Formats: sequence, structure tokens, C-alpha cells
Amino acid sequence: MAQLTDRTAYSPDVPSLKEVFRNRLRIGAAVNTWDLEPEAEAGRVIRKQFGILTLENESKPLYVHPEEDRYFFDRFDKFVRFGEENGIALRGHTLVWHGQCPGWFFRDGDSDASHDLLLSRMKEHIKTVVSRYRGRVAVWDVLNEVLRDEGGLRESRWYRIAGEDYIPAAFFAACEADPDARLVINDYNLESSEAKADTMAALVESLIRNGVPVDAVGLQMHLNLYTDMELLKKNVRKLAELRRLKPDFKLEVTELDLSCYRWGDNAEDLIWTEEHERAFREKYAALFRFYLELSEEGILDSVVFWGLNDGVSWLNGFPVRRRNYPLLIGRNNLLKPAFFDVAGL
Ligand code: 9MR
Repeated sequence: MAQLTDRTAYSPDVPSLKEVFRNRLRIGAAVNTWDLEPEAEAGRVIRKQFGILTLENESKPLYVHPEEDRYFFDRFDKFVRFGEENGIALRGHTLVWHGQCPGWFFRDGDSDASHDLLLSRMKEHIKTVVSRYRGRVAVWDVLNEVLRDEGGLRESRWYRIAGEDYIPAAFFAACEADPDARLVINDYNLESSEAKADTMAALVESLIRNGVPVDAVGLQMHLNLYTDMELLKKNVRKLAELRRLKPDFKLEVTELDLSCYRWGDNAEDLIWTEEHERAFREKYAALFRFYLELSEEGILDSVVFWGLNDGVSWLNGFPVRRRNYPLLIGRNNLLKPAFFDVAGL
């Protein structure tokens, strides 16, 4: 069992990450709308600790736009109201992804949708969703996970039908619907795969050179205790160089967590040892030191954790059901020693 202290993330006497990092990094978390109910304990954690929020699932096309002529905005609206009432910034996740996207986008009767039909549906979706929250949702993950793990573009249904065209078209549609929103291309393993980081750098460079309104690369950062920090820094630095093409270009950390299992390891529950504890604390502290360095250079300004506490992390269910301990806030919102290390930086 990972170490826990006896204090919760909303105790009056514990540090607030949002305050500690004010003017350096905006600290956030992924939430679900049940966390936002007035009586939910989660609300106390959110209000104390976080300055920016992402919806973990309920703003994805599968929930918002399950049928071509039906949109469901109740939960997204609730999220936006909560952010506004509590002075918390909001990220929209996500407009175009191969996951959690309903099948109707890609079909036309019994056949595949044509290139033009798919693009016009995509633009209509983006326009409707982004313009509804114009000026209220500050950041959009316009494209999510469009790269293959080994580099190159992912051969998703988007790509098979629309080729590369959907990529610039998505950004133009989002920019038209809210010219002031920050538009992000978001992906995982950018820190651990050089091939993926290179593809991302080349893709974003060509988008910027062609006048496509992309403002930031989102680094999901689903890390683990064994993540190679030197490689992480090298790949992140490579992406940071995109700023030479656009002065206000940013990186964002969008889905941070730190699994105790290696990528590809499907073992059952591990026994948490002193070694795990030490590695966990060291890695989190090293990461935040690096984030602060990037923030001082003006290239990184927000870090969002993927989940509110260990108990609700997606990593307890992926790739197999097992206990995981990937966040700074443990089960029952009890803070971990690593939380205090990070808050002391
Ligand atoms: O955390 C999300 C989980 O609850 C969903 O079941 C899953 C469906 O694919 O999506 C998870 O969130 C993902 C995010 O939207 C995109 N990057 C990877 C995240 C973890 O899988």
C-alpha cells in the first residue's frame, strides 16, 4: 500500500497546489460531473487544489453528439457553470479523436462516409460545440492522439477517409468558432518515443508554416516509475523549440499520472515497497522541477493530473483491473508524502 499521511487534500492546514504554483503553473485535474454535486467531497478538493479542470469523459463526442442530429449538453453545461462559479479555468476534451467517437460520423447508409461528408460533419460538430462555450472554455484539445506509437500519422477512420486534410480543417473550424481559445494537439508517449516526438514536431511545424491556428502541444504524460527522465527532457525540449516559429506557442501537460507498473506489464497488484515509495517521490519532484524550469522559460503554463485521487484513476482498470497509485492525492483524498515534496518546490 502506497504511503498516505493522515491529512486530506482539503484540510485547511495543508498547502494548496493552485496557490503554491500561482504565477508559475496552473495546476488542474480531470473530473466527472458527479464530482461537482454540491455535497460531493470531491468539490472541496477541487476548490482547494485546482485552478483548471478537464472533463474526463463527458465532453467527448460519444456523450455530446451520439447521433447526427442530437446534441446533449447537460453535463458539459454543468461543468462550465461549476468552473465559472468557482473561478476555475476550463479545458474542452476532446473534439476529434478515434476513441469515444460515435460510428455515425464515418457512415453513409451502408457505405463509408465520403471525404467531404466526414469533413463537413467534423466542422459542424466543432462549430456547434466550440461556439456554445465561446469565451468560457479557454483551451480545446482539438485533436487527440492522431499519431501512431511508432511515429507517423495514425491510420484511424478519420485518416482512412479524410487523409491528412482533417488535421488543418479541425483547427480552422475551432478558431472560427472561438478565435481567442487556445487550440491544442494532444498526444501520449511524446516524452518516451523519439519517433513520436519527431513526427509531432514536424507536423506542428508544417501546420504553423501553413498558417494553421495551432497554439500548443498537449503532452499527456501518462508516465510510470521507470520513465526515462533524460529522454523525457530531450523530447520535451525538442517540442519546446517550436516556439521559434510562433512566439506565443506553448506546451501543456494535460493528463499527468505516474503508474507503478511498466508500460506493457499486465501483472496483478504489486506489493508497494520502500523502493517504490522512494522512486515515486523522486520522480514527482524531478518532474515538477523540470516543469518549473519550463515555466520560467515561458513555454509551459499548465499541468493537469488525470484524475482527482488514486481511487478514481483510470489506471485501476487499464490495461487490467488492479490497484494503482499514480497521483499525489491517495485514496479517500488522503495526501501522500510526495504531495508535500512537490508543494515545497
Ligand atoms: O480516463 C478515461 C477513461 O475513463 C475512459 O474509459 C477512456 C476511454 O478510452 O478514456 C480515458 O481518458 C483518456 C483520454 O481521454 C485521452 N488520453 C488517454 C486517457 C486515458 O486512457
